[in-house]
Amino acid sequence: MMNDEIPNLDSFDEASLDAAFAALEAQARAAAAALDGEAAVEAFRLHWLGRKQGRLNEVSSRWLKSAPAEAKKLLGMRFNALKAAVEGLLEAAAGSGPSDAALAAEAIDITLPGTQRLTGAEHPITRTMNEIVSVFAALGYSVGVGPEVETDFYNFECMNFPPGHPARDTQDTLVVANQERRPQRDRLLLRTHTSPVQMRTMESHPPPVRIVIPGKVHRNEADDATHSSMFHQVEGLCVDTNITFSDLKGTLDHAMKALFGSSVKTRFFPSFFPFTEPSADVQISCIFCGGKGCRKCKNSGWIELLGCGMVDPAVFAFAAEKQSGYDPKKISGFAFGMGVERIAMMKYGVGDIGQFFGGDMRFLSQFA
Ligand code: 2NL
Repeated sequence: MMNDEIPNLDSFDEASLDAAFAALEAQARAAAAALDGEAAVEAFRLHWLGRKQGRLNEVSSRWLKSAPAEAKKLLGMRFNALKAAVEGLLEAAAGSGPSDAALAAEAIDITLPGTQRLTGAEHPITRTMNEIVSVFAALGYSVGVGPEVETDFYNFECMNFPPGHPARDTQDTLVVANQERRPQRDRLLLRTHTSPVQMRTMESHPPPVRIVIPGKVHRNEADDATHSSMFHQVEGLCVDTNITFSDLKGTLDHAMKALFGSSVKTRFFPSFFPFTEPSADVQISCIFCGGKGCRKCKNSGWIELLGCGMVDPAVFAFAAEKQSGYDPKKISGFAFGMGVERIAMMKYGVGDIGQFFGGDMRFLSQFA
């Protein structure tokens, strides 16, 4: 049926036209009678009625155009009759559509209730982490993230924990296996804090910097009600000329008021971290009893929440190897770090850190 060209027509009298159109119609009928299946019907439609290469289009462009003026009307009538006949054949071949059985099989009962979708919600740890980050973003801090698998150099050495130093024992570490043939500084481990991202930030950006780094960290310790070997931190870093400990106190006092309510007070206790000097632990007035003393604050009226300090010059010296602007004689800065789980447990009254990671919907749906 394909590619049989429309012949040229040399005489345009009525008898010749009748014969020519009758021949075409006979061809169409024969083709239509042999049609089997949807694809064949579509091929038939294209072959005869196709807008560009269809036979009827061909008839129109060959015969109608070459016809003498007086024959055009008669030819047009025959053409329309043939077109109607082909369309009729097509309709008959397409049939009455899919069978009743086929329609019934794919029918849907629109009176049935739909599938109930649970309302999604931020995980309480994500929510708390975002809340902390927003408080610092509002102060003009940018937000950074970085790799969870780090090198010994970025996690420890540049943070002023030299190889073999006992301070490393305070962050018992999960290490990647089979790294022994590498130099110590290149060995891979799961970061124990997000500080490596801050060092990477200093190496790529000259001062001033104000940045917070939220993220997942790992330590090799036994799980209990308040400890998990996987947890989250938000660390912050502020470096500029003449940054002082009072900038640190003002910033963290504001942040704690923004997170726990404007009536909380803060106090700073001397502490130790390898990467800050001096270092401090920050306590807030007990949010459960307002400072009077209760079971939650062990009757002290205060709760310890985070660590901070002035960045140790030894840490700046590592940054200055790549960015000379971090010369500790020219700039100073403070840094702080807080555990997201600890803050979320306090805000939401959660007693067991494992609840955050157990995936129990009865627990999680309370945050939806
Ligand atoms: C804590 C204490 C802290 C830092 C983290 C830091 C980062 C750089 C330089 C100096 Cl790049 N310090 N981070 C400083 C003090 C404390 O975290 O108890 N976190 C849960």
